Amino acid sequence: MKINNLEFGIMRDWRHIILVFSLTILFVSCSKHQNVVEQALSQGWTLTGDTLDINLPVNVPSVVQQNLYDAGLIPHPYLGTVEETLLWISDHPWTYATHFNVDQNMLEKDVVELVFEGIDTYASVTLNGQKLFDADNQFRIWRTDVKPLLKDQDNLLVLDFPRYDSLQLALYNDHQPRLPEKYAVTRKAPYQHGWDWAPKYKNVGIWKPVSLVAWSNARLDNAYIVTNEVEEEQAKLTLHLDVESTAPGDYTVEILSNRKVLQKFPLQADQGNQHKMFSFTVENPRLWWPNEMGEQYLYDFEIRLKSSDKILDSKQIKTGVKTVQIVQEPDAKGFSFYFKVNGVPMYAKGANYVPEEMIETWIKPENTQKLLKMAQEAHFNMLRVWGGGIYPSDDFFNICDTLGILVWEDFMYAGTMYPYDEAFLENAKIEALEQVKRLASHPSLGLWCGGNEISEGYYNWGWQQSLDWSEEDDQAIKAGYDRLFETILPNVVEIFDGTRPYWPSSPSKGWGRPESLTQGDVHYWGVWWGEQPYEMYREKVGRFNSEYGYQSYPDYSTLEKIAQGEPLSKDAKVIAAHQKHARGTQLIDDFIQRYYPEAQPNDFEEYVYLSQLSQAYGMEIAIEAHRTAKPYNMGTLYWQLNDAWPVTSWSSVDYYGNPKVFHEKLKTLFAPVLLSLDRRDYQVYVTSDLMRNIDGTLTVTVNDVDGACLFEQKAKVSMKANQNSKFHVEGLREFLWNTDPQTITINMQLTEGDSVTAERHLPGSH
Ligand code: BMA
Repeated sequence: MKINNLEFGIMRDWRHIILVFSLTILFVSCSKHQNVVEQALSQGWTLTGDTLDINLPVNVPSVVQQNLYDAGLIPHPYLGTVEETLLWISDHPWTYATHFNVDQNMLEKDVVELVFEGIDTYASVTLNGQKLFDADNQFRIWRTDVKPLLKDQDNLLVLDFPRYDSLQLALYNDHQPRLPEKYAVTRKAPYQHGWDWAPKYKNVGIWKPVSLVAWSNARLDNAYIVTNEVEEEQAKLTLHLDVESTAPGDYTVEILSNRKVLQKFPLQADQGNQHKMFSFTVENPRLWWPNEMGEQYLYDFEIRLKSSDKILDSKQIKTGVKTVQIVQEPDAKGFSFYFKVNGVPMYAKGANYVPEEMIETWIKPENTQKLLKMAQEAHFNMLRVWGGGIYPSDDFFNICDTLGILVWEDFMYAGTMYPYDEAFLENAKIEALEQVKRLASHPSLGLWCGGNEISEGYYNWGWQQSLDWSEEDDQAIKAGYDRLFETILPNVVEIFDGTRPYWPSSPSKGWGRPESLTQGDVHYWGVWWGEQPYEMYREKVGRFNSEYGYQSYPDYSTLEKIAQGEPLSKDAKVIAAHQKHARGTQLIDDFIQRYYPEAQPNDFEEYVYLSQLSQAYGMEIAIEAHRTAKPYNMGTLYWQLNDAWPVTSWSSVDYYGNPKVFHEKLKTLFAPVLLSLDRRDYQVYVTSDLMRNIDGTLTVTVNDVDGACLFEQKAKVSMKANQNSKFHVEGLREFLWNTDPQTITINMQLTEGDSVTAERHLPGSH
C-alpha cells in the first residue's frame, strides 16, 4: 500500500481543537502518581429548549429525546404510533449548560483540557463566555486546553445545538453536485435518518462522557498494543503511544506485566503531541482465538511514562495475542476470500450487528452482554458492525474479546456518495484516526472496512442518471470516493494499526454481477429484494456471503408491548408503524403463502409464528448452501442479529432479547459440525469447522410419524480438521425414493466413541 504523506500528515502538534465545560458536583480522580488529574463533568446540567418553556435538570451523557422522555414530556418513542409526533425535536434548537468549580490542584497543572468524548452532532461550545469551538462530527473526540479561561468557582460551560434538520438541509442543498442522501453531508449515524428498520430519530445531545483532564510536563494521550507476528516460542508486538509534552524532554517508557517490568525504552519527546512506536516480544505466547477455535486468552499490560524515576502517567491495556489476514488467492473460478487467524483458515459464522437502540444513550453493557452471549451460544465467531450505525463502545469490544467474536468493523459510511471537499476529508481522517487508535488493542477487532454498499450503489443504482450528474460531476465524485476509501482510510489503518486488513467496501461487487459470486464478499439480496424463492440461495453461493436475510415479525409479546392494549392484527396501525420496509408486509405474506399453503392460522399470533417459521426455513437453506460449499465459500453473515427498537425486521433476536425461531435453529445450523442431506444424490455432507480430525460413525435412521424405525444404516467417517466431505450411506437413496416423504423423518447422528459430535433431524420433505 502506498502511503502518501501529503494526503496524510502525521499530526505532531496539539491535537485539534477546543472544548468546553461545566459541572457543579465536583468529582476529582487522581491516579496514584497524581501528575494527571481528572474531573468528570457529568452532573448538574440543564437542558433548555429556546422558545419552549423547558428547563430540565439533566445529567450527561444524554440526548434530548431521552431527557424529554425522562421528564415525562414525550411518550415512549418506541411504543404505539408516535414517531411523527416526535420528529420536531431534531429541528429545534437546544442548549445544554452547566456551572462548575475546579479544584486548586487541577488549576496548578500546566495544562487543563476539556474533553468531550462525543457530541451529537453540531454544537457551538463556549466557556465563561468565550467561544471554544464548533463541533461537527458525532464520531470525534473534542478537546481543548481551557486553563487560561478557568476560574476556581462558578465556571459556565454552554453547548448550543442549532436546528439539526434545517442545518443539514442547507448543507445538502448547497452541495453541488447533488448527493444521493441528505445524511451524506453530516458525520452523524446514518440509521437515525430512517432506514428500512428504523424510525427517523435524529438524536441531539452530549452522548459520551465529558471531563477535565489536567497534567504537567508530559502524559500519555493514547496507548495501544497490536500483534505483528506469532510464532510458537515468541510473539512480536508493537506498543503505540501518543505522547504529549509541554517542552522537549527525555523520558522512559516501561511495559509491565504482573507488576514486573518487561521492557524499558528511552523516549525523546518534542514539544506537542507525537506518535511513537516500540517493538517488544512475548515469550511462549498464549494466543487469542475466535469462539470454538481455541481459548480467548487476554494479557494485562501496564504502560508507564516516567521522567527520571517519577511516574508521569500510566495506562492499563488488556489485549490478546493474535494475527489476522484476509487471503485472496487466484483459483480456477476467481479469487478466494477468507480470514486466517493465527495462520489458521477460519470459516466465519455470524451476522450483521446494528446499534442496539434508536436512543443511542440507552445502550447498556448488560444488554450487549446478553445479546452477544446469545450469539456466542449460537456458535458465532464473527459479527459485522454495519457502516450505517455508530462505532460501538469499548464495552462492546471488551465483550467480543471475552466471547471470541471477531469483528468486521465498517467505518460509518453507508449507501450514498459523500462530499469530497478538503474540510470533509480532513474531518473524516481525524475521525478514522481516533477510532483506529481506540480499538486497536482489542484482539476481537478483525478487519476495517470502508463502508456499506457505497461502491455497489455507485456502479449499480443509477445515481448518475437520477441525480443528473454531468461527466465532470461524476468524475469528481468518484475521485473523492477514491481519496477517502482507497487512500485516506487505508493509510490511517496502515500507519496507526499496521496489523489489521482493510477492505474498501462491503460488498465489493453488486449482487447482480457474476463476479460477486467468484471474488470478495457479496450481499445477496435476490431473495427478498429480488423476490426470488428461498431455493435461489443454493445457486447464489459467494466466496463470503456477508449479507442475506428475510423478515419476520418479532415475538408476539413484543408486539403486545408496542400495541399498549390496542387490538393486534396484520392491518393494525401500530404494526404498520413498526414495519419500515415499503414492501415488507407483502413479502412476508407472499412467502407464508408459498411455503405454508396449507396453514390456516387461527389468529394473528399464529400468523406471526408462521412468519418466523418461514424466515427460519429460508435461512436454513442459505446457511446450509454456504457451509457445504466450504472452502469455496468461507463465510456466512446473515442480515441481521438484532434490532434498534421493537420492529418487524430481518433480525434473529428481537429488541427485547427474544430469540426468533431462526435464532434457536442456529444452534444446529452454526454448530462446529453440520450434517446435511444433499437431496439430489442423497449423500450426507459432513461440514466440520473443528480444529481436530474426526474419526467416527455416521448413523442415518428414517422413522415414521410415530417414531418407529423404518431404515437404519451406518457409514464410517474419517476427516481432517476444518474440512467438508460427502459420505455415501448404503441403501438410503433407494429407500427414500420409494417412500412417501410426508410420512417420515430423517435423523442423522455423528458419534465418536461414546460421544455425540453432531445431530440433525429433518422432515422427509423439504
Ligand atoms: C442491507 C443493509 C441495510 C438494509 C438491509 C435490508 O443491504 O446494508 O442497508 O437494512 O439491506 O434491506
